[in-house]
Amino acid sequence: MFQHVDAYAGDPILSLNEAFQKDPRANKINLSIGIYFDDEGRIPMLDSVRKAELAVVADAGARPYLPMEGAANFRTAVQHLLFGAEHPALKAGRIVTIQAVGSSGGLKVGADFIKRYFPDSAVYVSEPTWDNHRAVFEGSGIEVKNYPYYDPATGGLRFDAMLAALREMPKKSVVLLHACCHNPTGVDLTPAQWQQLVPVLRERELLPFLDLAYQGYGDGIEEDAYAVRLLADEGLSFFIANSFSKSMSLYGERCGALSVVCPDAAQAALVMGQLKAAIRRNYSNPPMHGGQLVARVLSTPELRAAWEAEVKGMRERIKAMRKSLHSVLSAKLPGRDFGYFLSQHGMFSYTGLTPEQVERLKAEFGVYVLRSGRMCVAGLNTRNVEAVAVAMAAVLAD
Ligand code: PLP
Ligand code: TYF
Repeated sequence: MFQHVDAYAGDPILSLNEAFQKDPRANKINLSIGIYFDDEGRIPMLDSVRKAELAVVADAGARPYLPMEGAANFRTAVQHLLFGAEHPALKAGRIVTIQAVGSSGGLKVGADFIKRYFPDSAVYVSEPTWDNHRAVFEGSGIEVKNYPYYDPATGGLRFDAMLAALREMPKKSVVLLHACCHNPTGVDLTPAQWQQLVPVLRERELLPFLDLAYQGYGDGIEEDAYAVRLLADEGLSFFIANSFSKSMSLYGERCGALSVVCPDAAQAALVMGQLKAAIRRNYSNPPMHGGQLVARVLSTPELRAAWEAEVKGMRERIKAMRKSLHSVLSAKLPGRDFGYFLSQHGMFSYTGLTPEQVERLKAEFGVYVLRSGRMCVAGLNTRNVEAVAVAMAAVLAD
């Protein structure tokens, strides 16, 4: 019956993570999957989230289905977080938000909507991007193309080439943009570069699709929403999928959202209707628990303040690890410029390691980074950073 079914190669990131778990070496170091680990190497349970959970459980009652679009308190909290509670586009009813099954679910619902209402549009993703971007959009039957982004020569951004590519895109093309903390490179646009993007997006009638999976890991919770607010301030129409997996350390609860900023309230109502239709066809309605934790944290002032402080702690720990890695590597290989570790943002850095060097890191030193050279900086801690720097220096020196 099922002989014709293709074997699934698996997701390369998740497969590497499994290979790490099976590695018997005691000194192994996991810098592969995009998960934040604390200095003890554990996935944190944030105190703000734990307190919210206790309160949510204490108040828990019947568990009816949520509406297709999710819980109203969650959706409002997300809108206020992303745009600011007083944003005129919110007041004008131009923004619709659905609770999604992780931001992956938000991308999927958005992709289904795009396929139906912009059937001739391709989606352009950065070269490189998170592999699952391509998979999700292609899974909805959409053609996926690349725009230039990362510059291996500098460890920075090919901004002029990116802008030039945007100018050549057919009208109504969808442009997927990482709002902060680019996965996999750590290379972000500056506020000035985001501003330069706006007239091109407008003139070409492009449809931006922002992905905000690491809010708070770059420069701050508000700062990392810069692109979202800029596009909204400029009156553009766009999509934004956002996640609480990393910012609240709630990976397995699948908490995310999809918002669409529309030209007016009437169009927003039409879009909301079709987002609901897409949800109904996919999974009918989202789960309740995780979204209620998020809503509780965001809308309870003390929990909100505690969460912001915890996110700051995670962000600053990553920055400290970047500095440590940079200083040890620079001392060991003085001829080389490791400045990219300091200029790149968020959980990830592209190290520029070749696949052969990545293989040596794993085989000889038990240090796991992705084949592309992507390192999850959030896997570094005060006990392993020196060993990682020594291992990297060894494979880079030969
Ligand atoms: N977008 C990017 C860029 C990511 O790195 C991730 C990682 O998990 C996601 C989206 C999906 O996040 P989630 O579905 O856990 O919200
Ligand atoms: O890029 C990463 O490592 C994270 C985690 O199918 C992840 O985004 C990786 C693969 C995947 C889901 C999540």
